[in-house]
Amino acid sequence: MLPRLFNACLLRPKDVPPSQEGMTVLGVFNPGAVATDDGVVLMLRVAEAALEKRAGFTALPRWDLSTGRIAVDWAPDTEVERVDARVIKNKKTGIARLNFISHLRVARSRDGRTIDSLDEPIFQPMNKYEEFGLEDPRITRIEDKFYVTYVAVSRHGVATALVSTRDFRSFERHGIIYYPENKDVVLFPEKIGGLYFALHRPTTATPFAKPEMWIATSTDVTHWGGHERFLGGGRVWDLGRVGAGTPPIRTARGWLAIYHGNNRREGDLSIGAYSGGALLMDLENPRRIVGASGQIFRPELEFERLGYIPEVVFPTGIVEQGDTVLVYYGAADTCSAVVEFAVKDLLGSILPLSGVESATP
Ligand code: MAN
Repeated sequence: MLPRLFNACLLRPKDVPPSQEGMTVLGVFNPGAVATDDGVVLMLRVAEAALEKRAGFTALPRWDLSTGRIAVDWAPDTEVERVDARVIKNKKTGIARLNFISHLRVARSRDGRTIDSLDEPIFQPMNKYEEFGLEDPRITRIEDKFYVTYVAVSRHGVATALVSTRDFRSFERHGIIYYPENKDVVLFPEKIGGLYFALHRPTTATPFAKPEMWIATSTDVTHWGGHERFLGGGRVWDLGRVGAGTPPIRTARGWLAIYHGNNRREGDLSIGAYSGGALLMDLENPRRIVGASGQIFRPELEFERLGYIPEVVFPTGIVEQGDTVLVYYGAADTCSAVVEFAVKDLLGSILPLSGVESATP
């Protein structure tokens, strides 16, 4: 594991008031992060559940477009089965629902290491693709705008949407950019060879493959093509699935990004542990993987090991600070935290991976 030069839990559920009466905050986690002229801005996923309990029923919150509020459906326990701590499945239809709903909130931090302020819940679901919530924002500055990708969950599946903003107060919505099932979309901060690049993670229910990272290009940040399979897991720590974590940053040796891996083996009843690894891509051709690190960051502290989903560190944001980077991550699907790594340690951890294939050699 890499040395953690600085490490702090930034926000816990008790620090965040619920978005409306009758809800309770389960988690404030998976923070997108970006450096602005006024310090670091974070966009956090706030997951809320219904406060009310009804014996024999499971509460399934959803966004009601007609009222602009969260409504709760009550499913008789006899009709549903629990898939894991967060997912419930209707026994007859096989269709899943979440037992919480998430929205996004903005937090501001001058030094990137403590939170100064938390905005109102300004970013709520807005359309039929967001009925079951907004999740896991990733922020990239491209020229003079901040682009935020986030997961839009609904009865139509798990898709990725894009918005842009200059001030994190008003947002321009660009709609769905990756249709279901697709999440963990991160944008590169500049055009490379005349094209924008993104890493994304189709999560097909195909029996042929585990969820893997893909790479794609665009001329306008909203329409994506040139899709190629990029990086899969397969080692002990990332056997179950891999997905992009932080957006890539430019270093002298290549584009550096932190990604996540999950170690769930086939047949495991638990969700498995989530850890972080580093990935280096060619500066001129990011489709070429220079190397990867293996597991450099795993759940070790109490707030990473215990929570709504135990044993999770889930990197989602990165801010450069000279020779070091601040990596923002979700811990145990409960808290938002920050860890500082030396860039030389991250680059030093990169090995040419035998068995890790580039999309285009
Ligand atoms: C998975 C997990 C959850 C998430 C749903 C929908 O079950 O990643 O955290 O809420 O997918 O995106």
